[in-house]
Amino acid sequence: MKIIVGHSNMDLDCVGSIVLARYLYPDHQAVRSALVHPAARKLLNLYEDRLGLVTASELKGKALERIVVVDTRSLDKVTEYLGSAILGEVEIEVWDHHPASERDIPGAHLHARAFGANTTQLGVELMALGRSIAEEDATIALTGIYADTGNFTHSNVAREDFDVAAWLIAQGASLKLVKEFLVPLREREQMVLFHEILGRLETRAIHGQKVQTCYLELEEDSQGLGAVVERVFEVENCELLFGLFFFAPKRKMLIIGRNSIPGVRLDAILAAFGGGGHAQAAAVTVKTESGRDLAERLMAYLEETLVPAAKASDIMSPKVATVDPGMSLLDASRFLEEVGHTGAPVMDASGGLVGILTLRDIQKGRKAGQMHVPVRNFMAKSLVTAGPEMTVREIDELFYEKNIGHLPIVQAGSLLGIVTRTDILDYKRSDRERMDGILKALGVSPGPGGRAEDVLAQACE
Ligand SMILES: [Mn+2]
Repeated sequence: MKIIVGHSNMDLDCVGSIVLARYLYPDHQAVRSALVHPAARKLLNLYEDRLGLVTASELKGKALERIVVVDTRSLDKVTEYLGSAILGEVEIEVWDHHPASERDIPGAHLHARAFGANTTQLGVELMALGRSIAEEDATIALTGIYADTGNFTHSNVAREDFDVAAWLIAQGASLKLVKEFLVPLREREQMVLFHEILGRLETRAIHGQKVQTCYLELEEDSQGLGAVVERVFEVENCELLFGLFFFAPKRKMLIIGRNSIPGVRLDAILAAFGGGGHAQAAAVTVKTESGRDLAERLMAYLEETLVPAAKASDIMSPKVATVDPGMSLLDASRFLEEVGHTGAPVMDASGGLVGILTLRDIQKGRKAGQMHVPVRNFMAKSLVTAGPEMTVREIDELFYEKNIGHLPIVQAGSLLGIVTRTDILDYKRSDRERMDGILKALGVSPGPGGRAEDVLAQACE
């Protein structure tokens, strides 16, 4: 018997992957997991007949000759289907978008492009083959892509996620139904939890990184906690967020994490507690007598392992073009144009920082017809400066708070460099490249065609 399976506790991307896999492997029987993720229940109920999934127990006694695994590559997440099958005797093909780990299914033929959704990977294949699919299947697949990409906002979203989504629309997918299946915070219970988490959010800095947590004791595992944490993450614009849910009667804690800091791998952090997922989203359930103790252990682990936040000294331009306070506005304007800067610190003859002159100030002088007057008349004298240790996030906040675009970096009275809004934007833009680099280093092929290779090739030149 040949079968298609997803991970235990099937979610929407998993179901989407299975639906598309049926087109690639028409002689394979699709199997459902014993447990279905709450987010996927509504869709599965409606399409149960159409999908024709069999349960793992119906496989008992049947000899498996081939297994196609989607949306996971971990042995731990497919054990329920394996039954008496002996690894090594069964041919296994894997389609997964998660990073590699030590628990990967050994000897499998692996398709592992790290798109935002795994459904995308199978969609790319069907597109390349020029295949058509049924409208209902297009809707199911598109729901999977929306769910796993956080409506195309997660940082691992690739161009291909959009390509396949567009293709699915062309195949007749219904956005109205997709919206219906995504079940936002519609349920009262989730709204209540959402506000409770917001109210209890604690913020701390660990090695300069902003870490936010919310500890809640709940009677039972209410459905859709992941969606609630996701919403808090979006609304609060969090960098690293942990929802810590302790179920006292069951003596277990559910940790749901969300991360947007480049270079921080949430899956690796939670792997230390037995969990997994993605760099940006991961979760784990841990047996424990005390939820508070476990929360403390997680924070202690972060203290030891979290990479330090990027600082001013990491992103500043160290060679600073400065202007003289006695220089005319016209000369200063020509000078800035020449060096291609939008502003420069103003330094007096003794090397003291006395102000900052930006194009905005020059604009004022031009309007007033005062281009011949000295820089000191138009420069900003209430100077905002920072030390080299200030984190990128703090600088970003400072720019916003003080409405400035240039920040001289000063140490012991001497000018070390300058950080501009462009430096901050460049830093944020390079998140994606950095992620690709990390994935590549882990042996995972990058999202958009060959981008990590390009970055690495440049780095090697
Ligand atoms: Mn997935």
